[in-house]
Amino acid sequence: MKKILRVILLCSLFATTTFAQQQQQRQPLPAEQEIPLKYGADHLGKRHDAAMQKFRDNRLGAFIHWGLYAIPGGEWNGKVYNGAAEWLKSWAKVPADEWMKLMEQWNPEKFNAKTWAKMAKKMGVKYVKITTKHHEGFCLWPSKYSRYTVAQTPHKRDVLGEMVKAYNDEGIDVHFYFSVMDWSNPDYRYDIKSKEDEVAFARFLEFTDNQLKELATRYPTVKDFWFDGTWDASIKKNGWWTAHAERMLKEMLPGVTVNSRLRADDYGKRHFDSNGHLMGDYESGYERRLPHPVKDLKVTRWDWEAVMTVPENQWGYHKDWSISYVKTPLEVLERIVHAVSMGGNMVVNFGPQPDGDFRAEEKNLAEAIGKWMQRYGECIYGCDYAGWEKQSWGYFTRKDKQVYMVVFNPPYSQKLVVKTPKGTKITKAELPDGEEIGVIEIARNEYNVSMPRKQPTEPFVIRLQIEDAASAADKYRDALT
Ligand code: H79
Repeated sequence: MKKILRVILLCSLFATTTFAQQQQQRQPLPAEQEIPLKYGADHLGKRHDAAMQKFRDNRLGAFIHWGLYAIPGGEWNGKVYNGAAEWLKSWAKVPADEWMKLMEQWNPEKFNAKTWAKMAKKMGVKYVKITTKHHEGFCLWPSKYSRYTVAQTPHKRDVLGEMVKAYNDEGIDVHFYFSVMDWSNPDYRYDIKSKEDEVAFARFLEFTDNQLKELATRYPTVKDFWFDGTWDASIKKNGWWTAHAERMLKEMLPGVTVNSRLRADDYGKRHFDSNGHLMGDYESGYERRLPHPVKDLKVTRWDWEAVMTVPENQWGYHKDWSISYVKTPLEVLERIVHAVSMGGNMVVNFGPQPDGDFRAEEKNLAEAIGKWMQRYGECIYGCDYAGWEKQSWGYFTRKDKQVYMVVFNPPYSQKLVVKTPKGTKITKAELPDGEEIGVIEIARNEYNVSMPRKQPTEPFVIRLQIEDAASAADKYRDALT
């Protein structure tokens, strides 16, 4: 009897380990082990429709964090807080009604949506994610469901509407950031612990639905909803609502994409459901970090989008950027390429000033990235994970029969080693402007690619033309050893 018990115990231990490991590696469970879910993933695997393809092909985006928090810029009652500026209300423990008095000062006189759109266009971004409402609850559009909107400020203008039009006129897609957590609404709950909480939170979800429907109706060209502020127990206990919100938006706006951060399943499991399937259309957990380019190749199985700040952790405007390291344009660029090389999108954040202008550092950054994208953007837009072995000089990206080498660290040998997958040959190497680059095969599936004639002074791109089929001439190498 004891022996049987021990066997059962061992078996169950083994089962738990494998389940935990599978969860950790984000491997879906074998079909026969899946548990039924009402609010799990709506679709399995990547979406392949035109709207999703456009989302993916865009690859480079800009984030705009703009709200009342731009006015104090990280400082409250003479004290500068080093935490994220858009969380200042929380750091300085400011009550909502006092915080909302900032609305009297909302008058961004220099705001010009067309100038913003031109700046984005010049930077080479294909989409912009805009904070329609951050945690503070202030709405950048004149929502009829809240007292805290742009319409109730001296400025009065629908800045969101102006942005949507201006970006769209430049051919730039608009995505909406929306924080479910709302510090301005007394019905919001962090957890549901009583009947009263339940009733209040039900009202809160109805209010949220109304705001989402309002956004989808007023701005029907919106291409994506990126939800944030969804980590609280109250939302995890209402996984049904996250599934409902996704479906509601998709019915109203065919093709619209939704991030995984919105979602919680029947058991409160977030991003990936209890069966290990990604919920929403793309993974949105990469915030201020990126997957490891060799160890984390699992991310290439689903769509994902990373978002990053330029200082260490400031999204909204903070008046003092000297409190943390500020990434250089080259460091930002490397993160963009890194993301695309692993089949992801990269969104670079901007926190406009309260006067509606951008700080000089952000203008310089946009210009530097734009200059590079102008010359080398073909290795970014429409590109994907190449599936080739990572080399220390940089990153590979791929579009059809073109594989791009994006070189950030050229070696002293001046030879760029490339290893191709079995059966894949390089037929030509060239710079984007057409200058031919020397390439010699040094062993099977191993090449030395030369450096450009003129020593580059910035990260550069070599375009490889490839052939996938192995030729008969290769057979001589198959001798058994
Ligand atoms: O909008 C930007 C940030 O303000 C927002 N997302 C980006 C795009 C964001 N900031 N933090 N988070 C999301 C994650 C929240 C972390 C938390 Fe906590 C940990 C919330 C509760 C526990 C830290 C500790 C903040 C409050 C307590």
